[in-house]
Amino acid sequence: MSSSRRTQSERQFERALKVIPGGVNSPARAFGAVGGHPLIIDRGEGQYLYDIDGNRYIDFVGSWGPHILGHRHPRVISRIEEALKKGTSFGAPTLLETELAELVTELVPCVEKVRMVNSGTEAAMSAIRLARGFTGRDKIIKFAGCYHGHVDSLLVQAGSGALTLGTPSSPGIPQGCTADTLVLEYNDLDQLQETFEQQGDQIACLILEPVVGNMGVVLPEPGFLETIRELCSQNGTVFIMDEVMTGFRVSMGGAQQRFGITPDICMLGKVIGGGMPVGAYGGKSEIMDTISPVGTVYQAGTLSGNPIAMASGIATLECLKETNPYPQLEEKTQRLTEGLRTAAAKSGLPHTLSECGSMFTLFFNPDKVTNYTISARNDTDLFARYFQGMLDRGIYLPCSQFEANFTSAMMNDDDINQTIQAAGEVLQEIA
Ligand code: HOZ
Repeated sequence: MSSSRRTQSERQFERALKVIPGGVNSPARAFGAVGGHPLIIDRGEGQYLYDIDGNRYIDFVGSWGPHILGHRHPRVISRIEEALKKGTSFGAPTLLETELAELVTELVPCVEKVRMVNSGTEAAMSAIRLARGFTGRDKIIKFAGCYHGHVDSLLVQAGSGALTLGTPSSPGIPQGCTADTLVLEYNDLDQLQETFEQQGDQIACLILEPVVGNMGVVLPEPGFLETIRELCSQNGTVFIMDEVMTGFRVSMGGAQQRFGITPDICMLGKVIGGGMPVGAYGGKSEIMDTISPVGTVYQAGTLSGNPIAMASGIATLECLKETNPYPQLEEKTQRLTEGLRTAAAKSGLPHTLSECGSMFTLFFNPDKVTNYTISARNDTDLFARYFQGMLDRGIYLPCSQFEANFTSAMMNDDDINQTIQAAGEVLQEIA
């Protein structure tokens, strides 16, 4: 498929550019780092996306993570339809909110109580405020290359679109907002220990992605999460895991279950809403009860706990719980990543691949990527050519070297084989 078969998308994107900044409602989906124009999507079906030109793509974006069950899963759709018949929003409690909260507390190790919000960004903003309110301290630790949404105090050396588009910090954020943000290198134990030695009694919280998805997939080195847990406990610092990407993705109970390290608070998003706008933050009751109306830390939202979004989340989590797709999904992903490794090795291009469960990134980098400094050395020009070649062959990848690819439970052997075959061709072509 060549770009001449995407003419409707091109035309409609031109139209969008006139009325939407950059033609997109979130910069990560603009094709800024790979060239060309975004596809305008008509519909999704299982593991496939269809653009308005009628082209079909195997979808490794999955709406940036939510669609672990694929698009339009029948159980999710029917639960949404059922909820729709009763109304779209009440601004008052419903049974659905309690049902989803019960599922989350049952499935996610650290969560005793949970508050629903509308996005991962909102969850991050609220979790930070909560930790500061709970401890009475101001300083926070974040790690370079981790992205926690576009929260003012966290948009410092951030990953995802901020890294893709080369704006690791943003204008419009007063210096005061980030003055208390300490930015450390991911996986650097010495730096971590030193920081706690010097300022441990002033640090309200440490926030991190337990498996980073926003500088490409980067795994915690052995001992990293364990040391964080220990230092946070010793210093009375709230340990916040951002499981927006990893929650219900790298295992049913997220990365905290997979690695056996329990944070004090975690943030959730993406899979929890099954494709509807849901974010959440939850953890120990002792901390969560600091939030209004029980405590004095204020956080609110007209559409928080929206019934349609809750219905979608409930159906998704119930389906994951009943079918346990994780072992199969991981096996499928490993077959795919093995194929990609072999194809990349044959091409002779500098590469390394990292993966966790059904998340992976093929980096155009000769070194193992363990932090932001190494990830920043990825060959993004090579990635752009790889991306375009794959798109031409009907494979839809995240349009940045610094994002995670996601597989879905709907992908079959043919999809995996087709993707490996396409990657082999493209990598030879660009070598
Ligand atoms: N949070 C997503 C993963 N980096 C990107 C989605 C977006 O920013 O639009």
